[in-house]
Amino acid sequence: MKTPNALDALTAQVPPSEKEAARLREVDEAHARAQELARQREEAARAARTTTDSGERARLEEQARVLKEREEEEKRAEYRAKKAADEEARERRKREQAEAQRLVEDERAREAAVVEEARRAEEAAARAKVDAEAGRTLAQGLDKTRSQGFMARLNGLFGQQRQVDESVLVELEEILFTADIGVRTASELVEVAREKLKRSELSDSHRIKDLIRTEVARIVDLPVPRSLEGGGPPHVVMVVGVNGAGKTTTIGKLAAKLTGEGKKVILAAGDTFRAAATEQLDVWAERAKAQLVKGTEGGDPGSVIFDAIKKAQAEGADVVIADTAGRLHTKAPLMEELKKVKRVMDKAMPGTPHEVLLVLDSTNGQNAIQQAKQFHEAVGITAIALTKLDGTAKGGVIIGICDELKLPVVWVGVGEKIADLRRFEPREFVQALFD
Ligand SMILES: Nc1nc2c(ncn2[C@@H]2O[C@H](COP(=O)(O)OP(=O)(O)OP(=O)(O)O)[C@@H](O)[C@H]2O)c(=O)[nH]1
Ligand SMILES: [Mg+2]
Repeated sequence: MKTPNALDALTAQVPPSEKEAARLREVDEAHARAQELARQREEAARAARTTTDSGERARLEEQARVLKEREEEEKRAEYRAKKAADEEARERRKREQAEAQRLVEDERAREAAVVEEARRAEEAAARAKVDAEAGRTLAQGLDKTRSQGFMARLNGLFGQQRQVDESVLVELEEILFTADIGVRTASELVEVAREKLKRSELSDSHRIKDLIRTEVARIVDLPVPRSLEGGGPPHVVMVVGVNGAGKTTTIGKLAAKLTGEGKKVILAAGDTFRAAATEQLDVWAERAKAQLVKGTEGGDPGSVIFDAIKKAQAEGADVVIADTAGRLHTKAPLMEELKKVKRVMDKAMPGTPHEVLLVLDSTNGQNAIQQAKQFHEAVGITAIALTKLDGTAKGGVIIGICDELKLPVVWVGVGEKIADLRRFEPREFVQALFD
């Protein structure tokens, strides 16, 4: 089917109205009558000229005069009808223009609808893609820990149908001390087992598994604080950690979660130290549909974050997430700088940051616990994101962090994709580890 387009519209034809047609007929008829009268008049005049009878001539001349009057009358009628027809035609042209305008507008509306439809389809496809790439589960992230890490060895031990005696405990001790769960936590677990053995509560190795499971569940079951909400608006999050821990990646993932919930998010490129750090965050901001506030390379990180908070306040953003440069927890001047950045944030908006999120790389194992201690001392950590769980067998480090620091692990990174970030759920963790 041919759809009218703008070109058709330019020549939109409105048929003449009945009135206009009647007027045009009147014009033609009056014109014909006038011509007929003219013909009769000329005949009478000619006859008058050729007759020799003066009486007859006078009669013919009088006839020609009367015909002339009637002819004039018809011409006036023709003129009036023509004017009326012109008036009708003008009206028709106006209607034609209006019709053309309407067609153009219809066409525009149709085009807009097509564009809108395409946009919706694209959005739906993007959503479907995100759903399909819903990210790994926590259990998938713990795959290596289960199959290669301390859990594999513990399961080996639990699997043996053997009487529990000191030799089993020695083996348990050895496994737990190399389990990245921290020396203190390992000792505690072994002590609990030894106590039970003394009281003859450990008949076989299955009972040890139950015991360890119960203890681990108790250790990781810390109250999980609210994250990314509750302060502000804007709710302000400062993200810290050692080099390459996964800060920027985690910020991107968090931003995507928030914008997916319809929140307005501003990212602050507070890593002014490393070349290309801002571009990296910019890429994440784009992916996550968040805004980015950036400064100059080598500039003051505090001022970038200050600007981001001010912008968020002015524009009514929901959340600000500030990236910072990676730094070794052992470098005092760098930790001082972090404290200063934090003070600047409080100046921009008193009470901020509402959250100080420490990003820890789980492949660092026990060293992550050391990092957490020092960062906590410097800037007061409120939550931990543990990254790269998918790439390591050292998932046990979560247990050590919870036990030694009593700092809540809130997020776990289980891959490099935007959706590969899980909220840490203690029960899910225990289940994934032991079942
Ligand atoms: N497999 C895996 N890789 C991750 C995860 N999180 C981050 N990464 C990778 O770790 C690397 C470092 O991540 P970044 O986000 O740049 O780390 P950063 O802490 O911002 O690093 P600096 O800014 O240099 O201090 C990147 O290659 C990420 O893709 C995760 O959960 N799983
Ligand atoms: Mg970074």
